[in-house]
Amino acid sequence: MELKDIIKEENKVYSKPELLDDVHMHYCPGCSHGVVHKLIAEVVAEMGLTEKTVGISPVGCAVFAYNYIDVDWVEAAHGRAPAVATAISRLWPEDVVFTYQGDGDMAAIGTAETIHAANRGENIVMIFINNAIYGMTGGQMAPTTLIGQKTATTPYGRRVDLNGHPLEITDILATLPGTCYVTRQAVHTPAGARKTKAAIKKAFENALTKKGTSVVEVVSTCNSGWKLSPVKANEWMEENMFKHYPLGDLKVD
Ligand SMILES: Cc1ncc(C[n+]2csc(CCOP(=O)(O)OP(=O)(O)O)c2C)c(N)n1
Ligand SMILES: [Mg+2]
Repeated sequence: MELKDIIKEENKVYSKPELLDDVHMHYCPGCSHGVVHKLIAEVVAEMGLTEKTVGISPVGCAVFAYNYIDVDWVEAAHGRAPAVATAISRLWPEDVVFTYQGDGDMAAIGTAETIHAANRGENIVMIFINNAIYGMTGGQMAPTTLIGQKTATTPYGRRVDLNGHPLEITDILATLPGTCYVTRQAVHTPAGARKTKAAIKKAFENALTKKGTSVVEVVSTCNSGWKLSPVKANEWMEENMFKHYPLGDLKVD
């Protein structure tokens, strides 16, 4: 290494994780997806799992996750990521297999796959981006949309009598014997991002030691769908989402 490179390296305070591909992400400014991608890329590299990690990408805003994190990926049909992950982790039991899913993907169209994979205790990690809305398709109500929350399909706010209750899928997953670790985090602050990273790391360790299904929910913002600026979206999340989806561990075996 040349002296100028050594000096550059020593003065480095921050850099893009090596596993994040050098392409522009299509996410809106302020979206939580990019932050979570970065944390996954860091965890995989730090754990030396680059050649042993398989991601299952969803249908939703994160459909192009395979373009951003340089590990192996398989694209699943909408909601079917846990079923695809099941097959891959059984075929390659030494690999760490994770799904990356939104609330529409994981808790609406894929509810059956989600619950049964977790109930079987498949040795997989589920990373669940709960932004309380269908971000990709234009901001329709999701199962996790809050009561009173305005979306494209609940323009006057979600009503229990008309639209039912928000589905606490993570709480349900924590009750299943197949899950070994269920946690709810957020990446709205540096401390939150650090905690989320630690949670992803723990989940990956569980997969390596074959403890069962780990679930990391990340309560997230969708400033485009919520029609709020990135800053206001974070505030709205803290004031409203955290009341209904409190952060912390739901299950640690
Ligand atoms: C079988 C099928 N049904 C419906 C759709 C339309 N669709 C695409 S993404 C999406 C919802 C995505 O929402 P979510 O999983 O919460 O992800 P986000 O975009 O919010 O990150 C829907 C309903 C589809 N692509 N395929
Ligand atoms: Mg969503």
